[in-house]
Amino acid sequence: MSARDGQDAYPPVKTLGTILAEVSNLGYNFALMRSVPERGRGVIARYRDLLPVNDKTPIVSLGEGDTPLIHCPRLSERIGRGCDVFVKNEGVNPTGSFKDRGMTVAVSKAIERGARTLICASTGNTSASAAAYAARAGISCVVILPGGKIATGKLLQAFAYGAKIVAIDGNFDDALRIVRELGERSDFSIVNSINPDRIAGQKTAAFEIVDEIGNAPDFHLLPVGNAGNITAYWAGYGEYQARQRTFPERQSNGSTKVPAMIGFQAAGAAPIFYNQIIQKPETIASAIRIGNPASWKQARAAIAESHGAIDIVSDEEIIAAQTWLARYEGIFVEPASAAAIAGLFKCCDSSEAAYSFKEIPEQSRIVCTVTGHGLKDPDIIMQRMRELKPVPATVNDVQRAIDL
Ligand code: AN7
Repeated sequence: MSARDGQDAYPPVKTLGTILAEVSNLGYNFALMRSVPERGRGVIARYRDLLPVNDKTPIVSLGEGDTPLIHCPRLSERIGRGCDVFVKNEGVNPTGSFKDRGMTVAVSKAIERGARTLICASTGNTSASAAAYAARAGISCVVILPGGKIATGKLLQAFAYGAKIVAIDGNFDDALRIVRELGERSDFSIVNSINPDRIAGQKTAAFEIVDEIGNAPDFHLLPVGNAGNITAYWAGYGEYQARQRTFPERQSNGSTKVPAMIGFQAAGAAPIFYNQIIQKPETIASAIRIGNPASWKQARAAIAESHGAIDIVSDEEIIAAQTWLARYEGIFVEPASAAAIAGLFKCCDSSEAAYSFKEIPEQSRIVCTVTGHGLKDPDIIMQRMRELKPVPATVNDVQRAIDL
């Protein structure tokens, strides 16, 4: 049998033209897009039974979730006591942030209800995610953004995915207020985390962590902005506890295990920490520049029920942690995400920490969620790149420049 005969055993390869023709004949055939129920194919495929979807829900997915839970030896060393620190790297989701987990569920449900236009307010990542999933579903997307305060990469994404972009003279809280009102219009479907389908999808990050370590961690650290994510993680851990997928370890009262939730806000945008609305929130971590979080009460409940804490980190600490994580663990995250790492350092080192790690049980397991990719917000690092000047193209000059 010749090689050619062997090739003939496979079905003919479809050209892009044939595929497009088929799709346009069918309209959007979501059955074609449905993923098989296994890892790496999207959070609905993997956790269908735990999500608010049914056989009639058209699944809009870009293969989100199943993100790496990275063991970090140098971060673990900072804590000592035989503790293990893991970083859940949500920056490797399809649009580079954790928002994709909730968006696949929110957009799938919106399509099921017949939505034609998505709308959201955003500090950047929600808009990038909403725009991508709207494009995938073949519907339109309107994003309302605080003018001049969106990280370059995120704004670029919204343009690339073809969203209708409106920048306002105001902050995220103003944008969300406007979106809540516009959401009353029957043709708009809100995909901010005030939409419960978003929270449902985001819970899958907690499921993945438990499925991977075989139990809930002892501590979970994450940045807090609009407080949807801390709400979702806590709901996810609670759900796994109720289903007895987490187990008692040290807790002597026989209850199954959930982690202490420790949230970090930027010092200039810390309404939950200060227990008051911040009219003019300011931080270099533009993703969490939020003064009146929508899920404030739920975040408070998560912190209280889990015996966790809410704390603040300064912009300097955020930038230092971003640099440290890239240089010493090889994980490049955006500033808002680095708040979780700055927070971990504060728990280790500072006498002012809301939660001190100095006395935590030996061999504790700590998970830090880093929420968005470093490439989304290149502006700060770009300044450092100005130092780079070309040298003559000779081995000697290059060797001198390497200076090692
Ligand atoms: C990288 O995109 O609110 O506490 O509009 O992009 O669930 O709000 C983004 C928030 C943390 C905070 N890290 O999460 C938006 C938006 C990153 C973020 C948060 C955001 P929440």
